Amino acid sequence: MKTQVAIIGGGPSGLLLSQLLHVRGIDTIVLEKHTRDYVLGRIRAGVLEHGFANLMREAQCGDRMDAEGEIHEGFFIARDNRKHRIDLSGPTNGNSVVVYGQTEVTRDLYEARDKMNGIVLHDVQTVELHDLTTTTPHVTFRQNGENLRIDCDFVVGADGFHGVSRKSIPEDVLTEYEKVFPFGWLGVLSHTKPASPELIYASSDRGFALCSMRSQILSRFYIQVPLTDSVDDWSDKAFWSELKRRLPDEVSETLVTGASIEKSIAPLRGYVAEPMRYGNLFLAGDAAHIFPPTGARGLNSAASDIHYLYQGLVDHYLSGDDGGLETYSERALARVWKAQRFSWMMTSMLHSFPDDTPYDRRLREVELDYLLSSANARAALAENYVGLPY
Ligand code: RFL
Ligand code: PHB
Repeated sequence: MKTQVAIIGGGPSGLLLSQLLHVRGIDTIVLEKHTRDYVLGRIRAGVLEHGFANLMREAQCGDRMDAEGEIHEGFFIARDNRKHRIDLSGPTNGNSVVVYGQTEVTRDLYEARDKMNGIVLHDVQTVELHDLTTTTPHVTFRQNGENLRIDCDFVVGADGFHGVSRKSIPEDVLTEYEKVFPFGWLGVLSHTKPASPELIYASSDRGFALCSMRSQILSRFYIQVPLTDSVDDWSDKAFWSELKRRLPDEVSETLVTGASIEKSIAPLRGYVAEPMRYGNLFLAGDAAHIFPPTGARGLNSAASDIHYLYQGLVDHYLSGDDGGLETYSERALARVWKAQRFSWMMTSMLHSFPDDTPYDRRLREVELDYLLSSANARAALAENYVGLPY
């Protein structure tokens, strides 16, 4: 097979890039290791930056997001039995976020790819990248027992943290930065009404909790748990009871609980690999970076990578200008690191750390006190949460 851009990974990053390039007449083939049902079965992010929403529209798949996604102009931080509203729109000239699940984003992208006869090959195995430092790279893989090969101009590694693309970059070229937090998030999805019209990030002596949502009848909740816990340690009853203890009374008294339809534990970590380009291989999304979810940056940073890469590829193919591709890694990483800082700050401020000294604990408390008492600090939080400019 032959294409202009071979995209490894059919998650949101790979599909969004494929769809955007197609609209501009640039040919792609997407290779995905799993089935479509498996990809759509993963419950992940739920908050989209304005910039992401605009990219979905540009990719001609924003209609359902615009009809069903909810615009949120603020969220709450709860502590000491009280809710404090963080206004997003006032300090950011009317900016906001869209609450619309990653599952739905991915579903919309798959449907758009189908409509345009985009090629997405599923169930591919043993993907290998070759000749990445030449102008004629190629990708080999197996599908349905057959050995196949794609010749292309560029390879995009959008195959997530455990993918093959980043591992194809020689060790002496790549620098990795990592921070592992000493806890995880236990997440529950339930067919229940959201706890509040806007998200609640709760800091309590018992640990962090988050009340989020996918729609007015589908809610997503998280609680901070030790890394040694497993899903089997948490019955639905135990989960709801612990969640309630971490929320203000006014929220827990009216919280509607129900059977969990998904329950999983995700460790919290920050990770960045530099550079995001090796020859004609470009990394994007989780293939290059992971965020602790507290700042809702993971999926949004994947989208900002795609924005820069899309512009670079369009300039290359339509104007013969390689400036965007040359500066891709630098520009993407500059924004990624700012998002890492924000996620680290939100995570540090809102969680309980098992090894804190009394001094550390007081500093965390005063960090939150300062935020809640300073309009300038809240404005800085809002500016980061809605997404820094591309
Ligand atoms: P994805 O979604 O991981 O998609 C990568 C795709 O590549 C495929 N793949 C391969 N395909 C071909 N060949 C190979 N060798 C391959 N190896 C892997 C995989 O099957 C997969 O389909 O990466 P992408 O597209 O960059 O998207 C990034 C987002 O998924 C991610 O940033 C967020 O979901 C992160 N994240 C969260 N972000 C938030 O903003 N809020 C959240 O609440 C939130 N929760 C989460 C998360 C990530 C999680 N992970 C990675 C385990 C919860 C979890 C559990
Ligand atoms: C979610 O709805 O899954 C979600 C929302 C906000 C976050 C993290 C996860 O910061």
